Amino acid sequence: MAIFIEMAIVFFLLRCMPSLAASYDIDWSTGTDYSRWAAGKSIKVGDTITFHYGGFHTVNDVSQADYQACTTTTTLSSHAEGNTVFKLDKEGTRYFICSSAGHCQNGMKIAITVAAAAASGGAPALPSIPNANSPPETPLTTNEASFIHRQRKAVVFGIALFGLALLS
Ligand code: CU1
Repeated sequence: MAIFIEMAIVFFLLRCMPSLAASYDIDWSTGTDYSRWAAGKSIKVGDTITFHYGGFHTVNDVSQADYQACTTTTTLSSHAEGNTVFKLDKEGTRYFICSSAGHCQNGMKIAITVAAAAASGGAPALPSIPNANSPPETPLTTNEASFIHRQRKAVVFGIALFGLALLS
């Protein structure tokens, strides 16, 4: 019996761990076909990509139209420092090109599709404790909700650790 409880606790703890973000490196140069770079990769919100380059190359974070036309009319940000890290913080497709003359046309362009982050398998909701003095419920701000969620997670984690200590 104890082994099943122990396994359940270990499983629960694993479920509580946040999913790890991945980082991807891109050697940014002419003569590489980046059009299929993202194929087969499951890039998610929270992942990072790092462009490694030198010479006259740049990394311009651009719109889809600029990506397709190899123009920089709506550059969101432009970088030339040689190692540029982008944190992919939202779903959708990001477009990057090199702004040096002719480089984008020679393949220095990449579209990266970012999927939603994997469900983090958070702790199940604990029953709320009624409080006679509490005012009528108002919607929580995201910060408050997140704080309460973390608090509940910490309590559940503590109980799980205590249980594990008792069993071992
Ligand atoms: Cu370039």
